[in-house]
Amino acid sequence: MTDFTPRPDDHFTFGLWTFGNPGRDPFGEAVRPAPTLDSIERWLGVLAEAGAYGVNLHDNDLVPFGAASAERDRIVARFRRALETSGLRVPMATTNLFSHPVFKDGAFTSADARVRAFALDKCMRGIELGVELGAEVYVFWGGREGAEVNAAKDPRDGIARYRQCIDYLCAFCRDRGYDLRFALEAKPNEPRGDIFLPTTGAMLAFIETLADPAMVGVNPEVAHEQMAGLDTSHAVAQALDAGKLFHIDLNGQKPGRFDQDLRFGSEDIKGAFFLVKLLEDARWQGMRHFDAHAYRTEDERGVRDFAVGCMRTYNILRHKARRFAEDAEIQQLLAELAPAEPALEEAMQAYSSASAERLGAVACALDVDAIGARGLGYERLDQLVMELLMGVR
Ligand code: GLT
Ligand code: MN
Ligand code: MN
Repeated sequence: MTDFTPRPDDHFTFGLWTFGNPGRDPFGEAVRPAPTLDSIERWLGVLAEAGAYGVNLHDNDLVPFGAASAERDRIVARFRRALETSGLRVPMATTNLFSHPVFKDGAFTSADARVRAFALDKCMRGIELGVELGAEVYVFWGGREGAEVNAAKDPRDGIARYRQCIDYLCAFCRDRGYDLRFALEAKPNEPRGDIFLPTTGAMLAFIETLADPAMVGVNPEVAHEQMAGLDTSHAVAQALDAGKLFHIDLNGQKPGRFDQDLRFGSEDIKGAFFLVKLLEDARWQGMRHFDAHAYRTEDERGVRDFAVGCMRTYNILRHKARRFAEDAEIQQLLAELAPAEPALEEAMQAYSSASAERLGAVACALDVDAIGARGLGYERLDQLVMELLMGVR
């Protein structure tokens, strides 16, 4: 029997806001107690014992908004002691730029310079906190960076202001000598009617317009790409191809819903499988972070079940990805899809008038009707994958 027990070298991480989620929704009050320093400390022990590698946080998940610096230092010192006791790390940190009413019309994209200045200052303090805790990645999720009323702002101004703020913070890190990489997280809508730069693909294009694009990558989230009706593994593949996958938010989502942040793999198991397969095939070195929370029906024990479930599902799917690679029938079908054509491959390597001539000579002799009539066996291939996932193969 294969062992799917999570271990620290699997690099699983959870946000303080994920296991600490009290289950509030737009129609109902919290169903679990709000996190306190005591409960955070207890949870670090629970997660370490369950095999997690680390925890990530927003500034205000740990230090309350507006706390005086002595209070901040006291909280951080206690948290650091709890990290040492549990052995957990903090690989990623981020800023809450969405809860306080000051951010109701955006933080970086607000038309009001006072709001942008406050947001920048808050980020610099958040970055200091992240660096102090050992974070190597800093995430930006611009949940309020959008609009309901298009008359209120030209979206080009929003994007230009966003760029100015990210450039500013990159320069801050360089000035301080921080070895930190930024990861931008896209979401199409919610809480705003529409959010600027709504997909990972949009973020990737935006990054190339920054002053220091090398420092900035993306943090795709399963639920967010699905909300936009997209295939998450395709967005992640594009980020990998660009060398820009700096972080990832794993969770589950039903199509056509609000952002559900469900336990990883609890919905769309095939989509989750191909995402895990992609990350593992690419030998991606980043953290497997779960940005999800337990159902509102759960108590503390259910939250632990949720966390263990995320990690076990990832390990099971990683095992299935290995089985996929070793499955002779699946591999045979895949091989048949790409018949060996070394002369054509060579001719297509790079254009030259000579290679185009060689390519043309073969191309005009091809039996395109026969190629077009050939069945590709995808029904069988997909069914084999389904049977692998359903555990009968
Ligand atoms: C918030 C959001 C997430 C982001 C987090 C980081 S906060 O929970 O829904 O998708 O990743 O800011
Ligand atoms: Mn997220
Ligand atoms: Mn989400």
